[in-house]
Amino acid sequence: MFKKVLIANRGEIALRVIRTCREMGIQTIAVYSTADKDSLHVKFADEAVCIGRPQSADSYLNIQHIMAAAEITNADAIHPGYGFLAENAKFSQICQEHGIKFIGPTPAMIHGMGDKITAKETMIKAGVPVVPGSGGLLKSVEEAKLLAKEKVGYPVILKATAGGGGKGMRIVWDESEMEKAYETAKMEAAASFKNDGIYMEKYVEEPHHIEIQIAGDQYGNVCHLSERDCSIQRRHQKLVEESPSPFMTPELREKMGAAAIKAAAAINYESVGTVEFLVDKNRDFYFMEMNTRIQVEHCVTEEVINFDLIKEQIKIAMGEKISGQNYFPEMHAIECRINAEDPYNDFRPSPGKITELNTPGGHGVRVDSHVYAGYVIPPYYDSMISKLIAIARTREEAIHTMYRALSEYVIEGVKTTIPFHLQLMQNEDFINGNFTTKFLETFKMK
Ligand code: MV4
Repeated sequence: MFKKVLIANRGEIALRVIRTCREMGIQTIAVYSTADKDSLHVKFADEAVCIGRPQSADSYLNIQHIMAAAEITNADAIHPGYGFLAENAKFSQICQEHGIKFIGPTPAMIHGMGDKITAKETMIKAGVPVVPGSGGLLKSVEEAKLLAKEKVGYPVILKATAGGGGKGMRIVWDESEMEKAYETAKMEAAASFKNDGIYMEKYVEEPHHIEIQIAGDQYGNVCHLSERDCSIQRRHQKLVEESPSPFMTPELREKMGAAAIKAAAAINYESVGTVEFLVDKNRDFYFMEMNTRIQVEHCVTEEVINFDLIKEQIKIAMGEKISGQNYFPEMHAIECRINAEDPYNDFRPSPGKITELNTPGGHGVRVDSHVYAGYVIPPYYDSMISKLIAIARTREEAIHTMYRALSEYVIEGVKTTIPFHLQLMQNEDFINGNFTTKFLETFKMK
C-alpha cells in the first residue's frame, strides 16, 4: 500500500492523479516549476516541492531534481502523468534503483515499444497485424527505391524507428520523390531523435486512428477496455476523442480488442496502456504503436465504462490483480480539448491571464482542468487548459450536450479552441460520423 505518491507532472493531469489519490487515502506530493507556483496542483496536494526554473529541462524533465524531491518527502511511488518523463525508460529505471515505485511500465517494457522496428517485429511474432513494408532499417536510397517498386508498391511512407507521433515521416507517391524524401526523413530523424534509422511502410490512405485501452497486471492478466476514435487531429495533435468509435462494429471491436491484448501480452505489459491502430476503409487494421502511459483522452473510456483508470493504474502498481474481464461501452462520450490557441489564426498559442471564467456543468458534463479566473497560462508548456467531456446514451445526444456545454463555456483574456469545437459539433460530416484522419486538412473555420 502506498502512503505517499509524488506526481511528476503539472496541469490537469496532476490534479487528476491527486483526486484519485485522495479517494484512495494516499497522501500527495506536487512538484512545480517557478512558473507554476500559483497552479492548482500545488494548492491541492498535501505537500509541494519547487523543482526548478520554468523550462521543462530544468524542472519537469529534470530527473535529479524530481528524485531529490521524492527523497526529502519520503515518497513511496511516483506517478509520471503523460508527456514529460512518462515514457522515459531511464526515469523508470532510476525510480526502481531508489526503491521508489514507478506507477507505469518497467524500463524493459518502455524500451520494447520505444523503437518502432523492434515493436513491429514483436507484433509480427505475436500475430498482430502490421502494415507491410521494409521490415527493418533502410540501408540506402537504392534499396528504398527497389523495395517500393518491387515489393511494397507506391505510395509508401518513410518513418523514423526512434520516432512516433508523426515526427519525421515522409509520404512518397512515386519514385521521382524518393531521393529527396529519403534524405529529409533521415535528416529529421537524426535532428529529432539522435538516431537516423528509417524504415518503409505501405502508405494507408485516409485511415481512421482507433486505439484500444488495455490494462495488464504482474500476474500475466491482460484485458481491454474498448476503443477511442482519435481521427480528429491537426498536425498530429488530437483535438477531439470519443468512445465508442462511430466507425466501430462489434466484430471489429472483438478482433481489435484481441489483437491489443496480444500486443500487450507479448511484452508482459504491466500497467494501463494504449495500442494504436490504423484502420482502413475496408476495416482492415494495423498496429501503429503502443503508448506505455496514461493518455490525455483516457477520460472518455472512464465515462463509457464507468471505471477510474488512474485508480486501476495505482492498484496495479501496488501489486493488485486485475479482474481479467474486458469492458464494453455502455454510454457515449466525446472529449473536446480546450487549448489556449487561436483557431482563426492557424491555432497559434495564446498564453496569458484568464480574466473571466465560467465553467459548464449540468447533466452529462465533465470538466478536467487546472485553470481558474485570474490564472496566468505560462508560455513554457503545452497549451491545453481544459478537457470538456460530454456523456450521453447516444452519440447524437452527446453531441447536443457538448454543444450546450461549449456554449456555456466562457474564457476571457486568451483565445481558445471553443469556437472551433462549436463549429465542429454542427458539421454535417462530423455529426454523421463521416470522418478520417484527413478530416481537419480540409476543415475551414467560418
Ligand atoms: C501511417 C499513415 C498511413 N500509412 N502509416 C501518424 C502518426 C504515427 N503514429 C503514424 N501516422 C501515420 N502513419 C502508414 N503506413 C498515416 C499516418 C497519419 C496519421 C495517423 C493517425 C492519426 C493521424 C494521422 C495523420 C496523418 C498521418
